[in-house]
Amino acid sequence: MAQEMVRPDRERMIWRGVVEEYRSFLPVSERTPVITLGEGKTPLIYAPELSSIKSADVYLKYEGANPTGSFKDRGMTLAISKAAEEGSQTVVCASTGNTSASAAAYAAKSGMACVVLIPEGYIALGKLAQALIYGAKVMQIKGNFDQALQIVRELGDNSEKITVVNSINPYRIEGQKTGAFEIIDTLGRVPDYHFIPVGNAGNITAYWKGYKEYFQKGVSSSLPKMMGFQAAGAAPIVLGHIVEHPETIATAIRIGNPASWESAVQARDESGGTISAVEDREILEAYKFLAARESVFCEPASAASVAGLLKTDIEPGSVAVCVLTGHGLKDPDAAISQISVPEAVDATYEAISRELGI
Ligand code: AN7
Repeated sequence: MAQEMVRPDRERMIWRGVVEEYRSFLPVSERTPVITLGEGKTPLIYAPELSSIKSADVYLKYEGANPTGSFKDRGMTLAISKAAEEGSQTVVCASTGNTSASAAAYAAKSGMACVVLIPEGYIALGKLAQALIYGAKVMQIKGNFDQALQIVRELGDNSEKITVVNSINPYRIEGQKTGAFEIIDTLGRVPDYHFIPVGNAGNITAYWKGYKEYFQKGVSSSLPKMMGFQAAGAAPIVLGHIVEHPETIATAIRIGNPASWESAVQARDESGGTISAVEDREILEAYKFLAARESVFCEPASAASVAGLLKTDIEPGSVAVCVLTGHGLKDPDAAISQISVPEAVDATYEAISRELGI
C-alpha cells in the first residue's frame, strides 16, 4: 500500500471549531467538555457586482456554510458545552427556526435532550425538518416567537435541570462574537461598515462585542459602524415600541420584542451606525440579486443586510461586510415562490431542441 502523503503544515490546516480556535477569548476551562461540529471558518466572499454598485469593496460573510446552515452554531457550540459542564440534562429554546435546528444538533451530539418551541405555520420547511431529524421534541405553539420565548423563560426559571439556549444565555453571545474575529483575521483589517439583519438582536450584540474585544486587546486598531436592518413589518427597534403582531416574509426575523433590544441600541450608538427598516419587497430583490448576480444563495432574512446596503449611502472606496446569516436551502418555499417551476417536456431530442430554439 502506498504511504499516505502528509503535508508538514497539516496540523495547522485542521479547523477545530470556534471554541478551540478562539479559546483565549472565551469563558472555557480544561473542565469544559467542548461539543463541536467544526463550526466557523465560513467563507468571506468578495462581491464584485455589489462592490461596483456601491463603488466600495463589499464582502459577504456566508454563515450558511456552518454545520447546520446558520450562524447560530457559533453560539450553540459554547452554550451546549457550558450546559454539559454544568451537568444539565435538557436544553430548551424558542425559535423562528434556526436556533431550534442548531440546538437540536448540538444537544444530540452531547447526549442531552432538546425541547424547542416554534410558532405554528411560520417556520421554514428546512428548519422544521432539521429540528425533527436531529431528534428534538418539537412543540408548535399557537402563537408567535415572542410568546414562545416568554414561556421558555418561565421554564428556565422554574427548573434548575433545564438550560435555556436562546441568546438570553450569555454563552450564545460569547460564541457568536467569533464571527467578528474571523472577519478581521481573514480581511487583515476591520471593515468600515458591518451590515447585519436584526431579529432578536443577539447577533448585532455579539458582533459588536467581538469587534470591541479585538480592538481593546490591540489585535485591531479601528471599529466598524454597525448597520442593522429589521423587516419593516417587524421593526420594533426602529419604531421604538413593541410590535404585537410582527409580519414579514423573512420568518427568521419575525420578532416584535427582541431580547437584546438595549444592547443592539448600544452597538448602534457606540459605533455611530444605524438600525433601519427594509420592506419585504426590498428583501426579496436583494435575495434574488445575491443568487443570480453573486451566486450566493441565502435565506430571505439574511438578505436584509444586503437590502440595507443597497439603500444606504456609504463612503466611496470603503470596505463593507454584509453578514448572510443562513443558507438558502433552509427555506425552499421562499425560493420557489420567486420563480416559476418549468413544465415537463417530452423526453426526446426533438422536444428539447425545440424548447431551446436549436
Ligand atoms: C437567518 O432562530 O431568532 O438578531 O429563533 O435565523 O440574533 O436574532 C433567528 C434569527 C437573522 C436574526 N438571520 O438574528 C431563531 C432566531 C437569520 C436568523 C436572524 C435570525 P438575531
